[in-house]
Amino acid sequence: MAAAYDVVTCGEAMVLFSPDTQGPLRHVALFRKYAAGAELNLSVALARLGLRTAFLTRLGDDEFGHHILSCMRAEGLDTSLVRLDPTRSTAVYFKEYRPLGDTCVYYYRRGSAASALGPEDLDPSWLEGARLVHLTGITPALSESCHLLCLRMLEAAREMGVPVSFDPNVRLKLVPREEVPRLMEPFMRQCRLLLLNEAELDLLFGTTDPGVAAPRAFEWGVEVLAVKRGARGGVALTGRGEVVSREGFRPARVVDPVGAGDGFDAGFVYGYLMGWPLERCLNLANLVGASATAVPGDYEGYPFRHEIDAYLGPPAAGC
Ligand code: KDG
Repeated sequence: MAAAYDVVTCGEAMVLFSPDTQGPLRHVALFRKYAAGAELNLSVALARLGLRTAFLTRLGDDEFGHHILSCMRAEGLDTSLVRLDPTRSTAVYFKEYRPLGDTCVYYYRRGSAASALGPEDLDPSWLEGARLVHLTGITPALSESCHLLCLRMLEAAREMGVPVSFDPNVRLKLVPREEVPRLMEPFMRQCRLLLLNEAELDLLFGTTDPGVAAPRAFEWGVEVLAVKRGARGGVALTGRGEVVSREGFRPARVVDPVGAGDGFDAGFVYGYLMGWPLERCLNLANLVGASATAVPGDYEGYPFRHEIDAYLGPPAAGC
């Protein structure tokens, strides 16, 4: 029987330790524990908006793996594509709040359970009836077998006619800058939605101007290029010549921006799947992204479906 997920994704979920105080980690005494990871964050955001997302991953069969599983269940996520590996550990990452700069992250993920994911983990029948496959550039950067899994997912999506959204999510701690374009290209060439920030646009297209980058993306077959501009919001361009930009939402307080990009993706993807106009897709993307910045975890701040109309206004008839 078809699984009928709305969105299928794969990647690594990690335990996140977020410090209670600012400054170098050597001086931090207390941390709070969360679950995080780009594709997990997106899955949570989509679940809160009401979509059924399949998150394919492996966790260590250890206390941290069970913590992530219970967080997934608490968010109403389907956990049937999660495998527990008794021979490898669940990955961990730490945030560091720098008084004078951006939040810094430290990974402890090499050789983790998720890094052993491979093409054999994918059953293409999970894509039957799916409305979208979402991939990020983090997973192919984890290991060669993860890279092959993502390529297999891409191939299965093509064979089954499922559109793909892709966020390069460039992590220079995982992949050297000069290797980024080669790693990302197959995914950028096959996605329908390409979601990325200005730094990634520059790295992958050699320009921070979305209007200059877009024709190349459209030649590959990208339908919508959405560029995240942090607190300044985002801009979306389509091969039909539409260009729409929207200002960012301002949360009452900003703790840390990690998780905002995944929230933006989820908001945009949700609007796209609902057939909303670009403007409303961007408004929701900005809203979900901004809501991540008010909390120390990655995804706790994401809004629920019943909250969003208060900010966006009710959808126009037909949306
Ligand atoms: O986008 C948020 C992610 O960066 C964070 O959850 C950790 O998945 C992560 C990564 O690989 O950086």
